[in-house]
Amino acid sequence: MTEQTYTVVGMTCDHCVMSVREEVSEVAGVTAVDVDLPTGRLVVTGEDVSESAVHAAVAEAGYEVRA
Ligand SMILES: [Cu+2]
Repeated sequence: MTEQTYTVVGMTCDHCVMSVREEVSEVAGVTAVDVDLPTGRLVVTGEDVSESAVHAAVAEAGYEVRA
């Protein structure tokens, strides 16, 4: 089990957080998703989670991962 940390840009409310949480939860191997709204911090826990899949999931939710 590993933990990856990302910074998501553009989230403004709890609905944004929920969208990101939902999309990222669907990425293969993900077991837990934690999103902190004020800082945009996204912590993804799981097994062999693809970073590019997480980026794509965040984009699917309508936001962007800061490179
Ligand atoms: Cu929002």
